[in-house]
Amino acid sequence: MKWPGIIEAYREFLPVTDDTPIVTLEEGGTPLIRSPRLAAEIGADIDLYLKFEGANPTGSFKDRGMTLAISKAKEDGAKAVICASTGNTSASAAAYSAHAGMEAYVLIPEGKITLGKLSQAMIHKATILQIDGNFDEALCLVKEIAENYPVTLVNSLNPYRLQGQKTGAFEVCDQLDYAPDHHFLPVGNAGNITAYWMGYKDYYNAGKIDSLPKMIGFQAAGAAPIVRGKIIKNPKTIATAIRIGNPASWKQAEAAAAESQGRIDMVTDDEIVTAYRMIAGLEGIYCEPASAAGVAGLIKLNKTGYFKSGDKVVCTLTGHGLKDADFSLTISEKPASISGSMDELVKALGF
Ligand code: AN7
Repeated sequence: MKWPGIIEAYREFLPVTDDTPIVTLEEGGTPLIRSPRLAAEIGADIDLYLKFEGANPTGSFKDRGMTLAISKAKEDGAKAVICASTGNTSASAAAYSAHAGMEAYVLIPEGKITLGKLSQAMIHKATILQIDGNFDEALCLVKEIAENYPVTLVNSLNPYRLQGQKTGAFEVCDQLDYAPDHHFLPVGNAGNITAYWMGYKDYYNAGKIDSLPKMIGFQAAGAAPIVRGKIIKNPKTIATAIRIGNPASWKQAEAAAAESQGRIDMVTDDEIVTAYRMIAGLEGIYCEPASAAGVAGLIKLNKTGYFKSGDKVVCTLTGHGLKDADFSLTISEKPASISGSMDELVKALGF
């Protein structure tokens, strides 16, 4: 059967009616990849799976929320949407708006989003404004615009975004046939960890699963307001997607961690890069740096003896590595150049 996108796949759990015009790029249905080589390398006796959200149409998990947010905006008669973004939300908003025939306005922190993401918003014809400020400042501005002008906010403050994103949890349970023991995620604006927890609880209440995972979120150490318990005015990390100092879903994310007996913790940029390399080199999965924060956290917790033998563990890899190919090039060994003769080739291959 043709995959219909997350709204048709999970309609009974979502706030749509027969009158809702469904705007979909057939997002969702992403791979849940068993990753035994990574688990073995870090010495963890666990059953590890990576949920690769880079396989969504615009290359990140944002598409799950955007299909619903744009469909509902269209149902309400909106002609335009607006968001602030560290990159992926703007790429997704631009693509779904184009598909719906709506305008998209996006505010981004100048020089702090990757070229891959910027190029997506540009080619989908969003109106892009780069501000001399960070994501948190951009979010304040767009919130006020949406309150005063005829344009719908599609940041995760829009409740339909998290409703759509919770389908990531449904898919994990459907793919495994049970709920994992632990679910790891990177945390930026803190929407996705909130959404996954909603999804797991919905499935539990519907009798589809008989246990709930611990929700474990990881922030970058230079952008870790929840862990440090205070707003970070000037967040810093190479993981630009999660360079956020005042998360919109701060309280909800804390509640998800507390209710599930999980936690929110942080990892350094070095730990993120180590995890990023391992995911690509050991499992063949190319994610963007921010996406590796959850796995970096798993590695950190494993060293403390956190897991029980045989624990079922899922990490969401939130975005595709091609979004930030520049970063991977800067940390990879340059390819060797050879003349093209067979002799030189055989020698270079080490045969
Ligand atoms: C790859 O695009 O906030 O904790 O404006 O792009 O739900 O915010 C992106 C966030 C993790 C954090 N991984 O998720 C935006 C934006 C990637 C991301 C996060 C983001 P939340």
